[in-house]
Amino acid sequence: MDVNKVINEFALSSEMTSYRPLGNGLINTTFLIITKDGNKYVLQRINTEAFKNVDGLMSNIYEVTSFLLKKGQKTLEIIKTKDNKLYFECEEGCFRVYKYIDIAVTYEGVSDLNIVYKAAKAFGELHKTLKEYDGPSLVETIPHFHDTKKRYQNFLNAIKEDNHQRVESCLKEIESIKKYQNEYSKVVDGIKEGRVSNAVTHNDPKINNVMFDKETGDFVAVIDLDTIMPGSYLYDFGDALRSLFTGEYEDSKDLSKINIKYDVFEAYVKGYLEEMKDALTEYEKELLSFSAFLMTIEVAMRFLEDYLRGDVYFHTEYPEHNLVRARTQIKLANEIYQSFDKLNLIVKKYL
Ligand code: GN1
Ligand code: MG
Repeated sequence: MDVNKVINEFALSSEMTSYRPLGNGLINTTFLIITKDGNKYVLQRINTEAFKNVDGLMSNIYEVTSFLLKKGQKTLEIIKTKDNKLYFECEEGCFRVYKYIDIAVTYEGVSDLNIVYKAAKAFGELHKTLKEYDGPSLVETIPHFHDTKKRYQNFLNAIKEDNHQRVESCLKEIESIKKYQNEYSKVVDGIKEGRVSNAVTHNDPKINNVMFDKETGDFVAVIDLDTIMPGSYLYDFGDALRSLFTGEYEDSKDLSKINIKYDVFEAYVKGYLEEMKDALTEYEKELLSFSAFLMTIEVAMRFLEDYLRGDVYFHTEYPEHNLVRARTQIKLANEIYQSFDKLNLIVKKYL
């Protein structure tokens, strides 16, 4: 792709002198851009297979980040195109630019409990602030994104179709996911019944989407705002923990490393509930530990579905990559499921 041509469309402070690939996202393609006057920007090619409605996506991000900035919270800042648009579209795709946050780093895994606690407080604060969001209603950038029940149907369809003859190679993993089928509607039904709030949430808060200050370890901002849209607090709570539990890598081949880290869980629960305790419904409080299980098994079925469909959604580096990812998530989901009593006791302590 012609980075020079694309970047020239955006209202940067001066011309680009160099660029390089950035980050480990599984969906979009990202570059760091450096300009003549020393400023840095992030250029992203938006994955339009995953995000069909780029107008809706970009206006969600624009509305939410404008709201957060107004409230004094640090967040991503969009750099518009020279003709004042939120993104640039050409034959090569859809592109957007953000200011690069130079003081911050992201981690694939975090074990420093103080950082976990700070991240949890930051998510709690984000949820609390977004409770007051009063802008235009947000578009569902990926419809039914965390509708686990629907995800499960898609997964069953991929098994039935078996277009890549891969079912045979993952029968055990398929069974592990089918085993929990009665659990998959709990949160979506809760939303329908009004027992779980329908809120503005991030929906993809895995730990490498959180920026921390390089020096102090303080939370700086959550990035990857493509799925900021209506959702449940439980999705963010569960997904953040899922990513904190998996150890350093989501695609580790050493399953013995994939375990619940109780001290991480406790630090996260403490930080999050300090901010959000009073805003959660009784049913949401009951489902906090469950949500870590649900988000973990949900991404397991998404990885496995993508494996069955020939790796069309997540970036992969080798043919079994999605299967390897599914295995770590199944192992973790099983562990969480078997440990609800212990996890719920920890939750109770902070309610
Ligand atoms: C994707 O783009 P990235 O890597 O931050 C995915 C998440 C998954 C995650 C698993 C829009 O996130 O839902 O949990 O991979 N995002 C989208 O690593 O599908
Ligand atoms: Mg990301």
